[in-house]
Amino acid sequence: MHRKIPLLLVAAGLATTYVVVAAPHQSMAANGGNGSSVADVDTDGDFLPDVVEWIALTDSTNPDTDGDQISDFVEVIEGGQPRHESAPLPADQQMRVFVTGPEPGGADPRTWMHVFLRVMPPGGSTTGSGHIQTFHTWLENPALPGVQFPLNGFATAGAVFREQVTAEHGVWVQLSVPMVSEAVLQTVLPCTIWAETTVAGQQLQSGQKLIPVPAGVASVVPFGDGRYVVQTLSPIPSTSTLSVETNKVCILTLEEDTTGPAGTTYIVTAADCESANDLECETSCSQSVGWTITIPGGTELLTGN
Ligand SMILES: [Ca+2]
Ligand SMILES: [Ca+2]
Ligand SMILES: [Ca+2]
Repeated sequence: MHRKIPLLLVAAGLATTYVVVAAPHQSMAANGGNGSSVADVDTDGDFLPDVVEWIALTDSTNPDTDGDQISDFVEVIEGGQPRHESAPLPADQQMRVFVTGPEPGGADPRTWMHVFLRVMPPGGSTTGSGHIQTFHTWLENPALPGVQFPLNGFATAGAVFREQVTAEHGVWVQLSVPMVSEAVLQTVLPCTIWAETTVAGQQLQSGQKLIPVPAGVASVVPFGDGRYVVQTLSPIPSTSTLSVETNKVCILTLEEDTTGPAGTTYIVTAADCESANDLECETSCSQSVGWTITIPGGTELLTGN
């Protein structure tokens, strides 16, 4: 099933410049994509690409990681608890943004911005994007408060668009845009990649914070009990088995230190390596103890898992 994505997006109000000029790759699949990029590979068919499940800490081979009958997509996009059984939240319009790096050993070297939307169309409509009235993405650097850098300066060609209609949880929409190299992103860290949309009259906003750590560009996600999962966007050589590259994942305890123009600075006081999505958490995480990490806006604005 093919759509004229640029026209669709413009008609839907998604007239973000980079989407229009990027001659998006068209991908429409109800269960998985065509696999030509990491944004298309969805092994378990839960509408979250494998590369996003990595950063969201869900299982890319199980559509319901915690077995509570609520799909990973729904729990992730709601900012719910996809790793822990929880009561369902009321179905509503939702949006969530992720930035992902290459997979270890993967053929796609690009960094991607992914925007996921759940649209609850009024009147039982079976299309979601037609209810999207405005759409805007930008990058913010805390050193320049209030300045919104348009993301078209960071985007490249090859966007992926997918849409899937569900019986109970509305229409699911994925827009993934390949971005410039991680090296360029590194020059604007720490930063937050934001998306804002109006869906059926409701305004939604979601952001992904990216921070510099000694191992590269990293995302940070709450992991309960005052701990946070820090993972690098790009694979780095494992310190225990140098032949294996992995996106480094550590579960850190952060102690607030100071607050400055770039955000709140935390000292890493402890680092664990336990099962976080069966990821590559390893003993080298202990090397993170003593790091200082600056997070724009502080940890209270992070979205959990
Ligand atoms: Ca998936
Ligand atoms: Ca999954
Ligand atoms: Ca679940």
